[in-house]
Amino acid sequence: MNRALSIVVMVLFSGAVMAIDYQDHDGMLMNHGDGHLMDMAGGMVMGQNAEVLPGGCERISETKEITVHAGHKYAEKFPGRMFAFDTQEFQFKPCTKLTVHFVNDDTIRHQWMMHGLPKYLYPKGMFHLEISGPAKITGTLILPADDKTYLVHCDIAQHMEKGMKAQLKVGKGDGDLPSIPGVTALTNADNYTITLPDLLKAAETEEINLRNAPPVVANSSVAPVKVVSAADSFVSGTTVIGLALGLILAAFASNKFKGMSISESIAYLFEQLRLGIDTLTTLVLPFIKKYFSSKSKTLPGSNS
Ligand SMILES: [Cu+2]
Repeated sequence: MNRALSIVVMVLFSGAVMAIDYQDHDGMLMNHGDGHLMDMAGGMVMGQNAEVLPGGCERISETKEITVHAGHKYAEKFPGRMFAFDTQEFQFKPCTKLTVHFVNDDTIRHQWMMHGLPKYLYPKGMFHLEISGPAKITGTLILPADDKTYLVHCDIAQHMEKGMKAQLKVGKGDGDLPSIPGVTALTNADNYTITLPDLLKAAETEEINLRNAPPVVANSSVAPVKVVSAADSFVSGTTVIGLALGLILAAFASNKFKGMSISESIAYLFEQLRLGIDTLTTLVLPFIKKYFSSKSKTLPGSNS
């Protein structure tokens, strides 16, 4: 009798040990405003938006709910990967109100982070769920009106590179992203066709070639470095004005302001203008850096 009782107790006990206890964050979140919700246990939702329609949406087209799991075990079917979501590709109609239940099956931290959303509506253009697992968290957003492919990933260091990457297509999307496990090819695929002896031989040949190469002599026949003056700089006042006018016309032409208030339209225009200037700045920044890098810098707080 005692023996039977102890068996029952052991079965119940091991059952409790086996069952993973998922912490449910949905009732614990505090609203910090601007779609940012957080709790004391490390759960976080950013870019929550269940009410405001993105520009170009006249109404919510569909209301959808999905559950996405994240964890090491979902990467097992993808050779060389360590982490993955249980789904690599999502597709929704434009203007869908989407609720994502994110379940982290691992005992570490994971995110379901979506990029490239309009910044007038989503801070930093992101919708983002994050929890230390095992746990669950839920967030809602309204997808924009245009056909576009959005990157969804976990931004914890190396988790995306190790496989936690997916794509979310709104409408037809606008192409496929690289290195999505099971969907698209790796950008930097490992090459296993070369054998070790071949590799050693190749390394040896390269070393001999380097040893036998003629010494590099500085000579004066090198073409002088072209100096970029302010006059041929990519960003001039005229460029910026032209860019602004072009963006306004393009936005009107594609009906971008439908459903937007005046302040939203202005915010949208500035957003587009900033993106344009950012792109141009990236082109000239290397030149600017080159000229200013020799100047000494004063650290904040030191007045010497
Ligand atoms: Cu992760």
